[in-house]
Amino acid sequence: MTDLDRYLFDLNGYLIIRNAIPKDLVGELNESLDSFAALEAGEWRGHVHGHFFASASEGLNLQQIYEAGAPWEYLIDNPAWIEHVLCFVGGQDSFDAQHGPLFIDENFASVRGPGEAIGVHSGPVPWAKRTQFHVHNQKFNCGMVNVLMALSDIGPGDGATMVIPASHKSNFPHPEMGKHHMNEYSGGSVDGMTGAIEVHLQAGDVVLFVDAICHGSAKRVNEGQRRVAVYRYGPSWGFFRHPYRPSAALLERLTPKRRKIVFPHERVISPAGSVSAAVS
Ligand SMILES: O=C(O)CCC(=O)C(=O)O
Repeated sequence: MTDLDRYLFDLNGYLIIRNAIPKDLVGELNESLDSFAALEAGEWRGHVHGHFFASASEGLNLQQIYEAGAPWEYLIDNPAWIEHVLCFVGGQDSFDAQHGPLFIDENFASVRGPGEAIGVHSGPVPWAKRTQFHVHNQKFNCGMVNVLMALSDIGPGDGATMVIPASHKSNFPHPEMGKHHMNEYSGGSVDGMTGAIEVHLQAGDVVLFVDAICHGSAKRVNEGQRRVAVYRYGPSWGFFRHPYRPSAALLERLTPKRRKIVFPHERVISPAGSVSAAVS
C-alpha cells in the first residue's frame, strides 16, 4: 500500500493491483469453478448457490463462493489487498472496528458468456449510505470496497468491468443515464457512456473500487467465458446483503482473522438455548 495507491484511489475511485493472486492459485480457483459448471440458478451445491441478480443476461453468480474450499478462503485476507481494504474502509482506530476490522457482506464468482453484461449502476446520486465514499481528515471511511478479481484474461470484447473514473465524487447524475437507464440492474449498458472506460485485467489482477463509483460492465462479444470473483468489504457493523449466512463448518475451519471478517460477532448460546451475538 503506497502513498500513490492512496492518492489514486481517492482521485479515481478505483485502483488496479496487478498479479494480486498467484498464478497457481488462479489455476486452483478455475478448477474449482469448473466443478460448478452444471450448477444452475436456484440450485445449491454444498453451501454455494447459483444466482442471478436481475436476469440471466447478467450471467450466473456463484454466491457464497468462500465456502468452496481453501483457495477461496485465502482470498478473504489476501495480503495483496487487505491493507488497501483496511485503509479504504477505514475506522480501524475507532468505535467502528470494535467487533473486528472488516466485514464481507457479499461474495460470489461470476461467469459470463457472449452477450452477457451487467448494466450501469451506482454513482453517488442518489446517495446511498451503504456504498458511500467518504474521506474525513485524510482518513477514508468507505461503506463498500469491492475487490473484483480477474480469473480469466479480460481485454477488449471480453466484457470488462467499466467505470467512470472520479464519478464517486460527482454531485449530479450522469446526463446520459436516462438514455441507458436509471435503476440498478435494469439492464442498460454502460458501453458508450461518455467518460466510461473499460478496466482490462490479466488473470490474477484485481480492481478495487468503491461501490459509489458509477460502474457496470461491457457486453461480452468474444467466445468463451469471463470469470471473476467479487468480495465486498465494509465495516464490521455492516450486515449481509442477501439472506445467505456462512456455514458452521466454514466458521469452524477459518483462521480467527478470517472468521472475524466473515462473521464479526461470535455466536453464543445462552443456557436457555437461544442464539445471540457474543458481547466482547
Ligand atoms: O461485473 C462487473 O464487471 C461489474 C461488477 C459490479 O457491478 C459490482 O460488483 O458491483
